[in-house]
Amino acid sequence: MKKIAILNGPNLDRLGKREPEIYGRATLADLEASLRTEFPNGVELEFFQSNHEGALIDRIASLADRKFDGVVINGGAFTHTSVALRDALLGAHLPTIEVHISNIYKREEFRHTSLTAPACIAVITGLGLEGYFAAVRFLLKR
Ligand code: CA2
Repeated sequence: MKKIAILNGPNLDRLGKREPEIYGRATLADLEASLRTEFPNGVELEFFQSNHEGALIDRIASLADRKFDGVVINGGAFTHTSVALRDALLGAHLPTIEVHISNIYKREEFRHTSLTAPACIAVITGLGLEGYFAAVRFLLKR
């Protein structure tokens, strides 16, 4: 059984509750339910969201210790700021896909830089929640 983690960073617990024009109307709980429905067999999905950088870093280390097969991460705004999150991903040596719901390149310039992307296999940005599904599918196939 493969084990894949879906990590969400700061403010993504507000998904579906604010700014629906950017992030849509589905909540994080809706996303989790849809992913579990889409991938019912052969994979254990673990979901984790935190507004705290250290909690995300601790979780990444734990995923490495527990020998996860892949990680899907939407680091939220930490994507653009966190050397520590990048170091955690690099240190974990886990196949990781970075996902952004919005197209970060169509937004403010400070969102155009991802410090975490170089620690990932690929980045999916602007596909809405579909990006998470594509990322899990890819990690299961490789
Ligand atoms: O497009 C994405 O997925 C982002 O990672 C979302 C982050 C943003 O800082 C990144 O630049 C791009 C923001 C997450 C905030 O999510 C909210 C969702 C609903 C309501 C309010 C915030």
